[in-house]
Amino acid sequence: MNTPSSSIDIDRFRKDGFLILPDFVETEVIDLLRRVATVDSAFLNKVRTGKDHAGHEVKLWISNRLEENLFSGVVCYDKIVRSAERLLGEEVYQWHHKFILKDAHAGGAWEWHQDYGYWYDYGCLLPDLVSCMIAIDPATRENGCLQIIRGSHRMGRLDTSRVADQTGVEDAVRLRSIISRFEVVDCELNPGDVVFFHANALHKSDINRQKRPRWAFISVYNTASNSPGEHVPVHAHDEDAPPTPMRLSKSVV
Ligand SMILES: O=C(O)CCC(=O)C(=O)O
Repeated sequence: MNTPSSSIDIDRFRKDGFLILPDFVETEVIDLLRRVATVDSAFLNKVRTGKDHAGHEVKLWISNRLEENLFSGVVCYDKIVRSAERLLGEEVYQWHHKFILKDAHAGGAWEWHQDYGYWYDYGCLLPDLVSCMIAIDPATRENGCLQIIRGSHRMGRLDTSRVADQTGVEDAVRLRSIISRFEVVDCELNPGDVVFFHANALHKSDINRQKRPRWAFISVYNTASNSPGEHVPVHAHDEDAPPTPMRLSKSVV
């Protein structure tokens, strides 16, 4: 129950580009996250809706602000921060945090992409960022769980192009070759399980065809030395402000 951050398998993360940790976040926290995302009008007003390649709705809430609220509390959750620091080998700060709201029947797909494909343009010189996806609902192959290509973070940054409202891998031939030679892992999760994945890990998820939602909360961390600083262009992900390096942990690895 609740694996401590000290027991995470750093070698496996370095080899695979991701690490699944079952039962990492307490049920009470998961229930609260679900409740706030269901009833909080301030939250609901900030949910953005885009389209996937087939025109299905993709709903996303995103922020890079740390405030006095539950979401920021989860971002600063010591166990998660320490794990991110252990995986990246350095002090981290929050890059952003987001809800992926895959609704029942309609929740749209995410194309094959590396998150660094987005963040490169925001001025991060290295792909030294890690995402911690926390399952709010059970995530299965049938409801569009995250799929990651094992070892793909070692391929470097692949060229990208816009696919509907998303940034996907541009070269379809190369992508076919990757999929035929590398293992595609379905990250099937129970509520409270987490998957940490590297910024260059190639991942996607399919549409949710099931009758229950598949929601997840993702907290992203950048290493302190990789802050884009003054180079953050104005089109960075949150219109309000670029992420500000802010000490999250007293434990520098
Ligand atoms: O939650 C998902 O299905 C995909 C999310 C994703 O690809 C991302 O946040 O980069």
